[in-house]
Amino acid sequence: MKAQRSVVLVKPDGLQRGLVGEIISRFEQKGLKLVAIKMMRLTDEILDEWYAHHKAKPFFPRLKSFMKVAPVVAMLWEGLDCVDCVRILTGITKARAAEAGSIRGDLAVSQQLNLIHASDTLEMAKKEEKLIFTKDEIFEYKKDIEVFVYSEEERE
Ligand code: FUP
Repeated sequence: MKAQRSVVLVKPDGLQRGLVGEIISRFEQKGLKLVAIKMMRLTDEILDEWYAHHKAKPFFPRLKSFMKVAPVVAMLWEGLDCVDCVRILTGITKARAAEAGSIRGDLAVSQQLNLIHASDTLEMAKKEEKLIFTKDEIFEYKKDIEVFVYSEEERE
Protein backbone atom coordinates (compact mmCIF):
# COMPACT_ATOMS: atom_id res chain seq x y z
CA MET A 1 0.00 0.00 0.00
CA LYS A 2 1.25 3.47 -0.83
CA ALA A 3 0.31 4.90 2.55
CA GLN A 4 0.74 8.52 3.56
CA ARG A 5 1.48 9.82 7.05
CA SER A 6 -0.14 12.87 8.62
CA VAL A 7 0.71 14.80 11.79
CA VAL A 8 -2.08 15.57 14.25
CA LEU A 9 -1.61 17.75 17.33
CA VAL A 10 -4.21 17.78 20.07
CA LYS A 11 -3.84 21.46 20.96
CA PRO A 12 -3.86 22.87 24.53
CA ASP A 13 -7.67 23.31 24.49
CA GLY A 14 -8.13 19.62 23.64
CA LEU A 15 -5.86 18.55 26.47
CA GLN A 16 -7.50 20.93 28.98
CA ARG A 17 -11.00 19.87 27.96
CA GLY A 18 -10.19 16.19 28.40
CA LEU A 19 -10.76 15.34 24.76
CA VAL A 20 -7.50 13.52 23.99
CA GLY A 21 -9.11 10.08 24.23
CA GLU A 22 -12.13 11.10 22.14
CA ILE A 23 -9.89 12.57 19.43
CA ILE A 24 -7.64 9.51 19.30
CA SER A 25 -10.77 7.33 19.08
CA ARG A 26 -12.07 9.20 16.04
CA PHE A 27 -8.92 8.42 14.08
CA GLU A 28 -8.71 4.85 15.41
CA GLN A 29 -12.33 4.12 14.58
CA LYS A 30 -11.85 5.42 11.05
CA GLY A 31 -9.26 2.70 10.50
CA LEU A 32 -6.08 4.79 10.49
CA LYS A 33 -2.90 3.40 11.97
CA LEU A 34 -1.14 5.16 14.86
CA VAL A 35 2.63 5.08 14.25
CA ALA A 36 3.86 7.70 16.76
CA ILE A 37 2.50 9.52 19.81
CA LYS A 38 4.00 11.78 22.46
CA MET A 39 3.26 14.71 24.77
CA MET A 40 5.38 17.83 24.40
CA ARG A 41 5.56 21.58 24.91
CA LEU A 42 5.87 23.53 21.68
CA THR A 43 8.77 25.99 21.58
CA ASP A 44 9.03 29.36 19.80
CA GLU A 45 11.50 27.70 17.44
CA ILE A 46 9.01 25.00 16.41
CA LEU A 47 6.06 27.41 16.23
CA ASP A 48 7.87 29.95 14.04
CA GLU A 49 8.63 27.18 11.58
CA TRP A 50 5.26 25.46 11.99
CA TYR A 51 3.19 28.60 11.33
CA ALA A 52 5.73 30.33 9.03
CA HIS A 53 2.91 31.03 6.54
CA HIS A 54 0.96 32.90 9.25
CA LYS A 55 3.87 34.96 10.61
CA ALA A 56 2.66 38.29 9.21
CA LYS A 57 -0.98 37.76 10.23
CA PRO A 58 -2.45 39.84 13.08
CA PHE A 59 -3.53 36.72 15.00
CA PHE A 60 -0.03 35.17 14.96
CA PRO A 61 1.28 36.41 18.36
CA ARG A 62 -1.86 35.23 20.18
CA LEU A 63 -1.94 31.95 18.27
CA LYS A 64 1.65 31.35 19.29
CA SER A 65 1.07 32.05 22.97
CA PHE A 66 -2.07 29.93 22.97
CA MET A 67 -0.14 26.97 21.56
CA LYS A 68 2.22 27.24 24.55
CA VAL A 69 -0.30 27.53 27.42
CA ALA A 70 -0.27 23.76 27.94
CA PRO A 71 1.48 20.78 26.37
CA VAL A 72 0.16 19.24 23.17
CA VAL A 73 -0.26 15.58 22.26
CA ALA A 74 1.47 14.91 18.95
CA MET A 75 0.52 11.93 16.82
CA LEU A 76 1.45 10.49 13.48
CA TRP A 77 -1.30 8.62 11.65
CA GLU A 78 -0.84 6.42 8.60
CA GLY A 79 -3.19 5.22 5.88
CA LEU A 80 -4.24 5.47 2.25
CA ASP A 81 -4.66 9.17 1.31
CA CYS A 82 -4.13 9.84 5.01
CA VAL A 83 -3.58 13.61 4.73
CA ASP A 84 -7.00 14.29 3.13
CA CYS A 85 -8.65 11.63 5.25
CA VAL A 86 -7.46 13.29 8.48
CA ARG A 87 -8.49 16.75 7.25
CA ILE A 88 -12.01 15.52 6.48
CA LEU A 89 -12.33 13.98 9.94
CA THR A 90 -10.94 17.20 11.45
CA GLY A 91 -13.36 19.65 9.78
CA ILE A 92 -12.70 23.23 8.67
CA THR A 93 -10.65 25.72 10.71
CA LYS A 94 -13.58 27.81 11.99
CA ALA A 95 -15.00 25.14 14.27
CA ARG A 96 -18.46 26.66 14.70
CA ALA A 97 -18.98 26.41 10.94
CA ALA A 98 -17.43 22.95 10.65
CA GLU A 99 -19.59 20.12 9.44
CA ALA A 100 -21.39 18.08 12.09
CA GLY A 101 -19.75 14.68 12.32
CA SER A 102 -16.25 16.14 12.07
CA ILE A 103 -14.18 16.52 15.25
CA ARG A 104 -14.26 20.32 15.19
CA GLY A 105 -17.90 20.31 14.04
CA ASP A 106 -18.97 18.15 16.95
CA LEU A 107 -16.73 19.40 19.74
CA ALA A 108 -15.62 23.02 19.25
CA VAL A 109 -16.89 26.51 18.37
CA SER A 110 -13.73 28.62 18.03
CA GLN A 111 -11.47 29.42 15.09
CA GLN A 112 -8.30 29.31 17.18
CA LEU A 113 -9.32 26.93 19.97
CA ASN A 114 -10.31 24.32 17.43
CA LEU A 115 -8.84 21.31 19.27
CA ILE A 116 -6.47 19.95 16.66
CA HIS A 117 -3.89 20.75 14.10
CA ALA A 118 -3.79 18.45 11.08
CA SER A 119 -1.28 18.61 8.21
CA ASP A 120 -2.98 20.19 5.20
CA THR A 121 -0.84 18.84 2.36
CA LEU A 122 1.49 15.88 1.93
CA GLU A 123 4.41 18.28 1.66
CA MET A 124 3.47 19.94 4.97
CA ALA A 125 2.94 16.54 6.57
CA LYS A 126 6.52 15.55 5.71
CA LYS A 127 7.90 18.84 7.03
CA GLU A 128 5.87 18.61 10.25
CA GLU A 129 6.84 14.97 10.81
CA LYS A 130 10.52 15.99 10.73
CA LEU A 131 9.94 18.92 13.07
CA ILE A 132 8.21 16.84 15.73
CA PHE A 133 9.41 13.26 15.60
CA THR A 134 12.80 11.58 15.54
CA LYS A 135 13.16 8.38 13.51
CA ASP A 136 13.17 6.15 16.58
CA GLU A 137 9.84 7.60 17.74
CA ILE A 138 8.09 6.35 14.61
CA PHE A 139 7.04 2.70 14.63
CA GLU A 140 6.63 0.28 11.77
CA TYR A 141 4.36 -2.65 12.55
CA LYS A 142 1.83 -4.86 10.87
CA LYS A 143 -1.86 -4.48 11.63
CA ASP A 144 -3.59 -7.75 10.80
CA ILE A 145 -7.02 -6.10 10.79
CA GLU A 146 -6.04 -4.20 7.61
CA VAL A 147 -7.36 -7.06 5.48
CA PHE A 148 -10.79 -5.99 6.77
CA VAL A 149 -10.10 -2.27 6.44
CA TYR A 150 -8.74 -2.00 2.88
CA SER A 151 -9.51 -4.02 -0.25
CA GLU A 152 -6.89 -6.24 -1.87
CA GLU A 153 -6.23 -3.62 -4.59
CA GLU A 154 -5.89 -0.88 -2.01
CA ARG A 155 -3.39 -2.92 -0.04
CA GLU A 156 -1.14 -3.60 -3.06
P1 FUP B 1 -5.88 24.72 10.09
O1 FUP B 1 -4.92 24.17 9.09
O2 FUP B 1 -7.30 24.27 9.88
O3 FUP B 1 -5.44 24.53 11.53
O4 FUP B 1 -5.95 26.29 9.85
P2 FUP B 1 -4.91 27.40 9.43
O5 FUP B 1 -3.61 26.85 8.99
O6 FUP B 1 -5.63 28.32 8.49
O7 FUP B 1 -4.73 28.18 10.80
C1 FUP B 1 -3.75 27.84 11.71
C2 FUP B 1 -4.17 28.28 13.08
O8 FUP B 1 -4.42 29.69 13.11
C3 FUP B 1 -5.43 27.62 13.58
F1 FUP B 1 -5.23 27.18 14.84
C4 FUP B 1 -6.44 28.70 13.63
C5 FUP B 1 -5.61 29.93 13.78
N1 FUP B 1 -6.29 31.09 13.21
C6 FUP B 1 -6.64 32.13 14.06
O9 FUP B 1 -6.38 32.08 15.25
N2 FUP B 1 -7.29 33.19 13.50
C7 FUP B 1 -7.59 33.28 12.18
O10 FUP B 1 -8.17 34.28 11.73
C8 FUP B 1 -7.21 32.21 11.33
C9 FUP B 1 -6.56 31.12 11.89
